[in-house]
Amino acid sequence: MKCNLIGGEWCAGATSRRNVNPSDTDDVVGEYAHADAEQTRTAIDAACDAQRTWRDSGIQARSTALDCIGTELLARQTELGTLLSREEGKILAEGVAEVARAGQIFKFFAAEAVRTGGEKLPSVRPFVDVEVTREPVGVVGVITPWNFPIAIPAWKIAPALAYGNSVVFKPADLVPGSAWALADIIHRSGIPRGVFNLVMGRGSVVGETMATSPEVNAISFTGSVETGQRLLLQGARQFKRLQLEMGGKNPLVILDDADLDVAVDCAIQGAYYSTGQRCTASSRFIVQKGIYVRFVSRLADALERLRVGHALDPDTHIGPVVDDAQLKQDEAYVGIGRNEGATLVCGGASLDRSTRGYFLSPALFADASPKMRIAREEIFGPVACAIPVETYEEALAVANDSEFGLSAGICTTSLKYATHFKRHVRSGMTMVNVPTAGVDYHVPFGGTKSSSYGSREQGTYAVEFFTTVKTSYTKAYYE
Ligand code: UN1
Repeated sequence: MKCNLIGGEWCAGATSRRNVNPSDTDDVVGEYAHADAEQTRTAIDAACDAQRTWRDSGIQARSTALDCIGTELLARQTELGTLLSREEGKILAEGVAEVARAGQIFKFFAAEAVRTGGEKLPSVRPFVDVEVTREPVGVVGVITPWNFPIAIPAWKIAPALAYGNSVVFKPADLVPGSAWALADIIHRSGIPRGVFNLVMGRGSVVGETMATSPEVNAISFTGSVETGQRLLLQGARQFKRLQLEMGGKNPLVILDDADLDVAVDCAIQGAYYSTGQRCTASSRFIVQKGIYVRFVSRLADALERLRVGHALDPDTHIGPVVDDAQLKQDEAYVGIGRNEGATLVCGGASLDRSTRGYFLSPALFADASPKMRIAREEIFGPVACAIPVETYEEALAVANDSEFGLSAGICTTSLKYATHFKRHVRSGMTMVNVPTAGVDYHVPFGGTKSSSYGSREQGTYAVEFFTTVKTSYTKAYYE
């Protein structure tokens, strides 16, 4: 059994959980520890004790440890990418690329650790100097989803450690394998005991204990809106710092003047790759009338050609859905779309393959209206809908008519519309002729409205969440 890492020791859980391959449910990836509340508290205490040592260890030690973690991730990208695809179901190329991305993120923050600056300013009072410096927040809880089993943990843990915080990490229950591998690498990187703790287990036990513990100063979370709201309410009692990345219902606008090949490529990559299981996935194609019929038929043709199958088969384009519950949810939305009167152009059927897995053919609805549930609610699967519109102005209004605002794309060859869209679409990230999903690791990530709460993740902007600002006044001499 793979154990939790608490205070530098590998500890068996109170119980354990089996990790199953969604491409082949007969393939058991392993047995992983499940912590109870008491073990979670022990991990929080260990993180608290270790925090001072880590913050005083100096930026070189922190940078060296992060660099070493990044190097190992990059060196083992094929092996760990295979593990990732086996437990999550994204195809091997995506699994390997995700591990490489995690490695790059650690390298990026290894450099950021030695770059953290401050400010020195004159005071409005004579003989006084003012300094503005950054300090670690303290103990940071990291709670991550199943859809990016190593990249999302990396982009929360790397800045947390770089800026001198200690970490209690709770990965998603469905994908403990990548989390355990990352924990093992971090453990061997030379960081002091207790600075990084892995606590696998249920959200209702481990997450809840972290959310209600006054010793956890901050939580960085990616997951559902419902859980995000719960963490926010619980955290409010202790004025906990929170960074929440939640849902999306990302629009991809396609104007009459778009390059059709580019539009179809953006639609496929953005909506269906990674089985559509990304909070940045395009799920609403908002298409101008003049290109609508051509777009829908070209996209449907391309979708029919995509091969759905075992994630580790090199011929597969789309792997399985992550588990039975998610498959049922996707299928339910296909039914909802039909009942609402949208036209199912292709896909939406569960598929039999030589192994037992959760395979679903990529689904495209046409003639959807902005008020339909399939156009408003996050499905989190390979299901998207096309909404016809008359004008650019209508397209923008439909794009903005959502409770979410994470990523928004437009395919156009018009500088005027591209520029207007970038300025007026209400989202944290906007894409012109590139897919809504699949972002760079060195620039800020996050959204508006119900998609995100708190300061941005990633890039140099991560410093805002993982540090607290101190203003010091010094009167060194008096004349
Ligand atoms: C990406 O699109 O490259 O949970 C990243 C998610 C996002 C990450 C998306 N937080 O899907």
